[in-house]
Amino acid sequence: RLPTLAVVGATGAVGTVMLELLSSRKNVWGEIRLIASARSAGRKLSVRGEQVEVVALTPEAFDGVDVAMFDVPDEVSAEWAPIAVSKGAIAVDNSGAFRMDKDVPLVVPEVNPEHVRNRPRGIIANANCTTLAMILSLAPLHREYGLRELMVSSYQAASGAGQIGVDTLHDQLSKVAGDRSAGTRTGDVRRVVGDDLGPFPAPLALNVVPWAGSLRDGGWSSEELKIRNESRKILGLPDLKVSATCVRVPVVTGHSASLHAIFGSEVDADRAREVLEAAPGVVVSDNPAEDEFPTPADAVGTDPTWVGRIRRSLDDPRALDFFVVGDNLRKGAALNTAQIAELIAAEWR
Ligand code: 11C
Repeated sequence: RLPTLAVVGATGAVGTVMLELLSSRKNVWGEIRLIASARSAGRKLSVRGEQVEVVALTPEAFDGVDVAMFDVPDEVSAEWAPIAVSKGAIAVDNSGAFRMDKDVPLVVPEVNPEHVRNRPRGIIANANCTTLAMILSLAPLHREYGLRELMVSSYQAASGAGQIGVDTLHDQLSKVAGDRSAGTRTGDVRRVVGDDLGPFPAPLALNVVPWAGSLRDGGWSSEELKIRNESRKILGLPDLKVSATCVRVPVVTGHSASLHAIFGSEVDADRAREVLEAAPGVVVSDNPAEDEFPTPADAVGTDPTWVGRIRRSLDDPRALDFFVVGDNLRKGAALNTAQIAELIAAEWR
């Protein structure tokens, strides 16, 4: 028997990509049940070439479900993942609700697939999209050189804030389009885009916004703390020094980050390139002489983490500077969740 899968949050930005992935990846599932809020119940969505009716999120929706993926806000996962587990399902959660729970593994299949089996709560967590944009590059470099410290600046796309983020960016872009004076004087962009900033604290069109997430102690954002905490947990480095600054940029999909990684031993840029070229899920695009480097416009819709601008620091022979880009809705969310769920599905064989 093939396991039954439930996709909770099937109609959201990540859920939509999940249905595409389930339709194109190797089919390891029996029934696929689509679950969403009562508002979306009754809609029909295409998965594996069939129209499937969305059912409302109720305890009964998990009857007979073996694996339940959650692509919903933290508070919905916090309430409903344990309900799915009580109904006999294994939950794979893409929210931040359980990531730092010591009884919940935080799994990236290319890095720590073995952790999937150690799940005392029946829940497995998927990492934040910004962490996922960089972790496939950091893990093999850590194995080669021993990671000690990480400085990160992210360049995060609007879709990280969900469909509302994408809609807000497009609305703002259409307002500034053709207005050649927008952005030339203080206050211009705010005046043109108006008061409705959607999920962002400042205009995103023609701008960059040094903020993502919510305010935490010391002026850090929740997103910056996630990068620190999740990298430590996934890499098994509880004392890793991490400083992150998260920035939102007017990109629809594709999170980027520039990294300054300090290692325990001397690094070599050519060797680092070789290590990254051999790493699963990583593509190196690093030839500035030919204008080759990763950009979100090229990485969007693709599975790998793209890495480029690989340089040894001029001032520290143990440090590498490089730039990464990953599709925040694919590897950053739906793809990693699907890969975790497929590891569980293999237990049925
Ligand atoms: C963003 N990374 O770009 C966030 C969205 O913890 O899964 C994902 C939040 C999370 O806004």
